[in-house]
Amino acid sequence: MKTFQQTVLVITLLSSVHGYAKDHHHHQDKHYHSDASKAAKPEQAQRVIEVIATDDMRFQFKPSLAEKPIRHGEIITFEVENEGKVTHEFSIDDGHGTKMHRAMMQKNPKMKHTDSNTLVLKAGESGSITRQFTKRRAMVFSCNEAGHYEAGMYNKQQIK
Ligand SMILES: [Cu+2]
Repeated sequence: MKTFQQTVLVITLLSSVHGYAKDHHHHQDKHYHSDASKAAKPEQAQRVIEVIATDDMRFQFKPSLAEKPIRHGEIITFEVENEGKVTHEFSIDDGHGTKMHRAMMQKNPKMKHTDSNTLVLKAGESGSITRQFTKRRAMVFSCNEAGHYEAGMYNKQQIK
C-alpha cells in the first residue's frame, strides 16, 4: 500500500511539472522568436540591404537575395521603406518562428512589437534593423499584417 501511495505521489508530481512546463512554454509563445538570428548593432553591420515594401504585397531587395545571398554569420542592416498606403511589417525569422509570429498576430492584430527581429512601418515610413544570421537555416522575411503573408508578402532564403 505504501508503495502504491508513493507511486501515486510520483505520478502527481510528474504531471504537475509537465503541466507547468506546458503553461510556461505557452506563455513564451507570445513573445516567441527563434535563435536563427540575433540582434546586432548598426556599426557592426558588414553590409546594407535596401528593402522596399509595396501594396502589391511584395518586398523588393536591393541587391536581390538571389544576386547576393546572405551567408552564415553575416551581420546585415536592412533599411526598409514602406512605399505603400497601408501598414507593412518586415520580420526576420525561420519558418517556425514566422508561423508562431503570424498566429500571434492573428489573435491580436493590434499588438505592439518590441521584438528586435520585426519592424512595423506605417504608410511612407522607413526604418532599419541589424541582424546576425547565426544558423544555417531557411530564413523567412515576411509581413504578417492580416492577409499579407497569404498574398505572398514573404521571401525565403536558405542560409549556407
Ligand atoms: Cu504587408
